Amino acid sequence: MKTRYLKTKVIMGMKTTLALMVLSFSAVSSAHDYTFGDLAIAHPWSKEIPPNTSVSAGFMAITNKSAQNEVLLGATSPVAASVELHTHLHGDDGMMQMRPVEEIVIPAGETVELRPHSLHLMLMGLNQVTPLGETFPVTLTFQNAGEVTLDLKVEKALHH
Ligand SMILES: [Cu+2]
Repeated sequence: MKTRYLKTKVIMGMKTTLALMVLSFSAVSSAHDYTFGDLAIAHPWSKEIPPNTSVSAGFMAITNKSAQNEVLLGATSPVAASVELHTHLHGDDGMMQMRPVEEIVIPAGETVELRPHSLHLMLMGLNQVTPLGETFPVTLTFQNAGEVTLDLKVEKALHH
């Protein structure tokens, strides 16, 4: 009788552990994805950079679930003097070059990816370099959704 009681307790303990693991996994993924009304922003991240670097780039996938086009108008961050919207284009010499863009349109029902060698946020005049695995805040200004603030996680570029 006593043995049986112990077994039950062990199994219950395992179930609790499993439940906690599931909970912590979902907490991790939701911490990295955001929903602001009709906007869903997935995996906001920034590349790991060496200390004393003055510029960095930010990436994420922005989904517009509304029936109207959304427009990203600009961004700010407390870690940077300014944040520009950039794209990569082929220059006259055939090399890829970064160019500022006025705005980034997220068409109704579509996802626009900010990713390396494509559209991205350019953080200029960094006042601090965020270490690998840590986050820093960025505020995005959208035409319809207004200002939204999210955390970009610093990751190794190799993962992308
Ligand atoms: Cu850039």
